[in-house]
Amino acid sequence: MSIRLSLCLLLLVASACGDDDATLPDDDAGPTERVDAGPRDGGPPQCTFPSECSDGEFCNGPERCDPADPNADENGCLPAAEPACPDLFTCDEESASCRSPCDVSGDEDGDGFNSEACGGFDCDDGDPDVHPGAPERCNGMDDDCDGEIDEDCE
Ligand SMILES: [Ca+2]
Ligand SMILES: [Ca+2]
Ligand SMILES: [Ca+2]
Ligand SMILES: [Ca+2]
Repeated sequence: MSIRLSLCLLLLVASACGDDDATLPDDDAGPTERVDAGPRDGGPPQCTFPSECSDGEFCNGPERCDPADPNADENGCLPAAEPACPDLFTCDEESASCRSPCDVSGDEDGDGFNSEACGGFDCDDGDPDVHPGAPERCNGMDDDCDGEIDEDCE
């Protein structure tokens, strides 16, 4: 009996003794007051990882987290330094991927043959009259892309 009583007294000091009041102390913590703490001094919600700064868009590049940067916003975030895709690449927001020029169009001159740079056989992808099988003309160029210039030309 005496042990139980002292236990209960101990509990009384720490919180409330009794099942009915068990939930009351949590309500007194006042969690809303902490959120309203002033910026900078009270520990505002500043970013820790760049992922916290993401605006959800892929093509405009990865946002950065650098609270020490004077240009950073109130969350310590900065816009991306570079777009997601390098020059000449096309960005596809839907699949969040970069596509090389060859993926977009490996046949720039539309003669039906992809450029050699894109793994095709068009030795001049800027001239639709030059491609494998084209008639070899006497023009100082390799029209049929066989590596020889003006062979058997007419
Ligand atoms: Ca072509
Ligand atoms: Ca061509
Ligand atoms: Ca030729
Ligand atoms: Ca030729």
